[in-house]
Amino acid sequence: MSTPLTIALSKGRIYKDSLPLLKHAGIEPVDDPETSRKLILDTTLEDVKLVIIRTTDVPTYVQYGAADLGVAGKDVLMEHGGEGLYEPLDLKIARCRMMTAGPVDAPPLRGRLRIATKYVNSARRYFAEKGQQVEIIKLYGSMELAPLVGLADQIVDLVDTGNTLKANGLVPLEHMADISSRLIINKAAMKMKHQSVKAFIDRMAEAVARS
Ligand code: PRT
Ligand code: MG
Repeated sequence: MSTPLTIALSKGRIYKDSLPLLKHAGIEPVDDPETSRKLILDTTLEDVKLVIIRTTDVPTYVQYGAADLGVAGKDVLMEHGGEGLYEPLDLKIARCRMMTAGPVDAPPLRGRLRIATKYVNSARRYFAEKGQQVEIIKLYGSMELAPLVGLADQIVDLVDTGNTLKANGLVPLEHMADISSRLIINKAAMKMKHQSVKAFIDRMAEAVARS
């Protein structure tokens, strides 16, 4: 590859699960982001760099072309809205479900349902489609706490094993969406760097098919 490519990734499960796919595309980071403080990582391909950023910032970097490509959860993309992005490939990693959840013994509802979540757009859309009036309270984490302290009746969160809900006396209620991570591409990069980007997508698709 001779065209420089920058790929945006977040630390944690997305990074970990992306590594084998990237490796198949011939890309191995030279540093480990979990131990290094570097935010731009060199890779075994001279022209390919990885930038390590917060999950919710990945679509923004790619939208504005600060990174040509990125890996982001569908949950994050649904909140971002997808402007300026192509989403050509489901990487089938970091899978989980977006769900509503509430207390095991929820008292009968008085008035409008209050929903605490960091996924305000997804929640708003979901309840609007059901024709249900809700009040949405934006939180940045620990959503499970909200029903326990009377901040909300229910939450919208990601569920994998269900252990986090269970540990907090909550039960999953409604399945809103299946979530997995997607490869996203800056629209201009898709045009200007078409050959390199297309080759990269093809290699990643091959890796997904084999995994
Ligand atoms: O956690 P941190 O604040 O550092 O950052 P982050 O939450 O943005 O990143 P990370 O690595 O936790 O999540 C990155 C992406 O992984 C998300 O955007 C999802 O697309 C995907 N993913 C897959 C998950 C989960 N599974 C998941 N289980 N993200 C979060 N969780 C959390 C969930 O929010 C809940 O707190 O895990 C808990 C539930 O897990 P169970 O197994 O107890 O049900
Ligand atoms: Mg997390």
